Amino acid sequence: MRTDVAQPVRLEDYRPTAYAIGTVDLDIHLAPKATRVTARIAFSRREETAPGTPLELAGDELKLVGVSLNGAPLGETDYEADAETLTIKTPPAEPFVLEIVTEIDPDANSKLMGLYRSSGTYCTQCEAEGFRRITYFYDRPDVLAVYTTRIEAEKAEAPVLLANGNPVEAGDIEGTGRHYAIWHDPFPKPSYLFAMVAGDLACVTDTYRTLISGRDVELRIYVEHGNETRCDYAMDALKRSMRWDEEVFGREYDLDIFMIVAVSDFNMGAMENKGLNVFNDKYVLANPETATDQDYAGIEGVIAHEYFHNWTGDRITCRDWFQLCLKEGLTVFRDQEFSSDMRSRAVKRIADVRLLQSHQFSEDGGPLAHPVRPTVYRQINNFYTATVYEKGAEIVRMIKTLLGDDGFRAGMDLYFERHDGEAATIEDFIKSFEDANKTDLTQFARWYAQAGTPSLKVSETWDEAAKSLRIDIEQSCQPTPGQAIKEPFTIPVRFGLIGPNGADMEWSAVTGADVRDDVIVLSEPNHAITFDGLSSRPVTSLLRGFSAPVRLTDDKDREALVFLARHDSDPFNRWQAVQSLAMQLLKRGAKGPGNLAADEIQEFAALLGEAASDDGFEPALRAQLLQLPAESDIAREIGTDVDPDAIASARKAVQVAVAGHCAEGFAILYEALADTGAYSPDADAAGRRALRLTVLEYLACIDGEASARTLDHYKASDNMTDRLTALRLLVHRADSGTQEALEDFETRFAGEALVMDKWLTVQATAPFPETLARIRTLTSHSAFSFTNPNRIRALIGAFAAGNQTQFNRADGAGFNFMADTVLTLDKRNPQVAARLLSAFRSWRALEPGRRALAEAALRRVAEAEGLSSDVQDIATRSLQ
Ligand code: B3K
Ligand code: ZN
Repeated sequence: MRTDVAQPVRLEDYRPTAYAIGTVDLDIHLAPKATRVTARIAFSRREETAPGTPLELAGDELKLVGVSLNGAPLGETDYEADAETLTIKTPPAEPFVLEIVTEIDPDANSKLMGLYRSSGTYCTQCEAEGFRRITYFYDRPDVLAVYTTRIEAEKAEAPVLLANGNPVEAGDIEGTGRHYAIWHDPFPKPSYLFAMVAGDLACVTDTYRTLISGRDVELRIYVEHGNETRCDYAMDALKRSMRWDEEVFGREYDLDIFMIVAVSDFNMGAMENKGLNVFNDKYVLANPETATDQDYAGIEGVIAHEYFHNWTGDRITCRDWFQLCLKEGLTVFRDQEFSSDMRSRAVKRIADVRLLQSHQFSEDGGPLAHPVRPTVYRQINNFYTATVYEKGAEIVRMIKTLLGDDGFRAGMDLYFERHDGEAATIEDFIKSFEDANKTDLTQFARWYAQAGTPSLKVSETWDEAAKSLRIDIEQSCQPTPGQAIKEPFTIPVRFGLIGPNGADMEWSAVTGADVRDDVIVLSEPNHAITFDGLSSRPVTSLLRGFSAPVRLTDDKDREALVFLARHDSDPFNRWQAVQSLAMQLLKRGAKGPGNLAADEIQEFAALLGEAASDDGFEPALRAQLLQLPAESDIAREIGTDVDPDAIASARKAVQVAVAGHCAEGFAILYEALADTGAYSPDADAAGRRALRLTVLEYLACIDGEASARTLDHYKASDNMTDRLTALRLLVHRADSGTQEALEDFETRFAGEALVMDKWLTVQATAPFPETLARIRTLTSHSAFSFTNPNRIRALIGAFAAGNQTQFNRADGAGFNFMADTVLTLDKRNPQVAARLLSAFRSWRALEPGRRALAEAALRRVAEAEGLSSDVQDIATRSLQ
């Protein structure tokens, strides 16, 4: 066994640093292989620190060139240094300035953490612990300082020099071919929000005038030359985000300038560095020929998310990394609300819940489960999870549901007022809502501490004589690693009672739980809730809008679900009813083809046919209603002894049956929705395309070989949404047009890296045994590169996450391929490797044969020599 595993970090061990930092002056002399960083850091001893207490700073793969204290060079006996730490043995009792000179090699930085080069552009990524790869520092979020950054570089190589804050000065260094720029950020910030960028970049500019004080803010988006015309949507989304945060949260932007830089090599989506957001170019660049409707929505959401961090993350940051959800969960909630206001609230909610269930519920149900605020970690990079982000957002949403719109806003206002300029905790956040609303959220706060998805078991009893309905609700929560027993949660259940005419019923008398307007607030393990004096037996609609991140099982029969699917005034629950019906069918189908009763399928197909052409619903919602649960969703609901091949067959059988039943109506709809106007990425137009493409998918499964409908669709496409869906349908059905379309796509978009990513993904997710060999071949294709995270995610990440039957192949070849890839990649980029490995998170739910093969692959990874702490951590926890 390995012995060099990372030591656990525990929340209970949190202590402030011995010294505080006032200012940081950085002087960065850029060179591709030897960049010299001079950091002048003003320290002062905290009152509670004994004079002479050593000063310990963190580094990572650093080369120290020299240290001086108050201008005098320190001798080797005054400090100890290696690549990971710098200790000043006896610092002065009075405030002092430490000057540290380090040398780093941006070109050799394949981890993409700290300062690195992406296509010739110098850029930084410091969250969570990347700043220590630039200089020795208190690289933790509770040490806030005011930064001034001077950057110097060859002018020809890097004409653009950027850092956080406002520009102060810039100029040429006579006779050297070099130039410099100085930036100053007046807002104290932790080191993880530091950023600098230098390169030969094009710039698109605009301005935004704030609503609150009428200040003009300069907006700049930097991209590689040639991409200037692809920034319009991102710029528009930025301006809308700035306005929305003023209107909805009363938050105004604070610097004179806001900059976004798009880079092509980036470990995640984007980064909220103060005043200088660095983005994966995937979330900036778009035009109709290259970006899908989904890409546009992604750009809008990520631009908003990073911008919103300016207040929830930057102005108020986290005390320690255990509090990550304080900024991430809250900011996801804010971006979800923004997108709901910009688009359709119902459709956005369904999309968000789909994501929550597919990523977070599966995480909660497996070995990587952890509380939204964990209490221990070995590698913080592995905690940027669906639980912290998506479940964290659900917790904020529940606070709003419980306190109402005004109570929520009052709590947020108090939070901003109290903690601006601070590094805060979840307790601070909760306390703001308690104090602003004079309420006690102690029990509610368990959502942060207890992992696992709570279950609600509901049963109903109707008393005809008394005209009363009794709803029994029992809550429980699955055991998770280290937490076998859970205390009951506070769970807001939004509900409605639907009368026989399909309209919501009025009710007056209720007992057995705290019921506020249309929300039942559960707090006990069991509630018996009785509604008296009803005119007739209602059909209950529970958990409207998915008011809590729980699993609800009730004793509703098919008839009641069909009734809800037809009549519920809550669009989310209509969708939920259709999903429940689909899931019942699919789960039974997965037990064997004989289990699919023809009359039941007919009934279900009829319901979908009705929904498809129901003009009372916007097309985007109809598209959502028509979409069957994904194979991975079905697997999650089955939960044990999962056979992915059986699931895929059952899903296909239901799809074909629905298509057969609805063929005529779908064909009419397909024609009727043909768009003749110019492409627009707006939500309405995207919704019509989504509906048309959803019916095309059904039609494609019954179109015979002679039909060229899908290939014709591909050929007629004038935008990427249509083109890519048609390509996927051809490739995933191995239709005769496959080769022609793949070659056409490749010819059209060769050299367009982000578009070729889609071409890679389509092939990697094809549900055929040949796919694995195809992927191996594609790793040598010029569109693929092992050094670029987007390419790796497009080909290999997509295979593991989106190809259930082939990743989980019965011969274990899918698992072994992933294990080999993770081990190779770990040497270059541990963060991306660890993320790929988390695709194994549901391995224990597989049937015994596959389970053993997955376990063997995981063990092979866990026991390999020289693993990064990132991969070691995921491998070990996956096996626990
Ligand atoms: N805060 C960054 C994520 C950083 C991930 C570091 N491993 C992006 C975001 O959530 O906005
Ligand atoms: Zn974020």
